Amino acid sequence: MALRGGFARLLRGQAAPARLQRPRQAHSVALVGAPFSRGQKRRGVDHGPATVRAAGLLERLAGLGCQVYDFGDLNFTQVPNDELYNNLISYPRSVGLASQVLADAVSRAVAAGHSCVTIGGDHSLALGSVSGHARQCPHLGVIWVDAHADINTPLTTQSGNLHGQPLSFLLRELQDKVPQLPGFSWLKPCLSASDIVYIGLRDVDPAEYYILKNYDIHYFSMRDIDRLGIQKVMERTFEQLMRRRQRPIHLSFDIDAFDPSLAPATGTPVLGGLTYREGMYIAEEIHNTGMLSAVDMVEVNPLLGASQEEVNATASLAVDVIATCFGQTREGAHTAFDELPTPSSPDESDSEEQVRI
Ligand SMILES: [Mn+2]
Repeated sequence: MALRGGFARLLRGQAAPARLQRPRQAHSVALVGAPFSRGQKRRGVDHGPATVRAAGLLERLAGLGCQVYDFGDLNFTQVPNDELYNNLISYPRSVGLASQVLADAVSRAVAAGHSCVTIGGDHSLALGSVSGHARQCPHLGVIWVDAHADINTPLTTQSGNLHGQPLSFLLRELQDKVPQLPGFSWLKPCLSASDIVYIGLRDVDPAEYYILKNYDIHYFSMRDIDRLGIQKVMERTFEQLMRRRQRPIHLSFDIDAFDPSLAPATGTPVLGGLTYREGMYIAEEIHNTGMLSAVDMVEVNPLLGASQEEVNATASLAVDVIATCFGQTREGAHTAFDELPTPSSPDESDSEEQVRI
């Protein structure tokens, strides 16, 4: 299904006179569902794409004037006998294969000129989305919004879950510390430490902290947000990523970056997260750069909400972030309105009345 600008035109009502229509660049957005859950052990995160779609994602994007190309949900084949790697790492072949499939899809979408939105699924899928994006945009910068750093290596992880490790595979500097996993031979590291900025961290493992410090990776923890304010944090984020040149941005957004009171339906909630306003500000500022090229929205898990209300709140928060990335503003959607209607003169309405009689 492909929704185009028609919905937006519908909302706008009758077309304004041609001279008043301002030329504007409509976002062309590809939507890829990645119902993948093998990067962790809880059930339900594979229902994330359906849940976020049901919260009205397509309609919201179309209403903003985006051209939406829905690639549907990817099919991930089960890998039989996907045994633990090193007696610890769960489902390496499944994660490797699914990420490979996703990388191809994201690469195709970006090559076709779309901004690509990937709906997860767990965060291990960033292995695929970032790799596929980097195939087309080798100089991309990554903004990783998350409570967790997701940069354990297979040798430092405590849980064995690959959704806590994707960045270790993607970072060039870490490759002598990362073993070759079965199913991962296709994967080539595509990021340098200076290409990443984290926002929202508040649950970082000791080995992860070591990596952040020793490889000089930029991060803004919740404490930094308290200290600086979100406006300074975003300013410094772009200073780090765009200082030398403009570059495509990959936003990898884990819904658990938000406070659990706002986003309860997720696998690893941590107290003290982003407020709604901080989350929207992050997305608004990223939109304002004009450089957003791909978005991941991950870890929405409808089976972990205590009620339907909790699930709905979490999913609509995900939709708000994505819509804001593509132009929704808290100041009103200026794009949907070109001209105020003018009352017709009394003469005209009189004559119309007469015609009807
Ligand atoms: Mn994450």
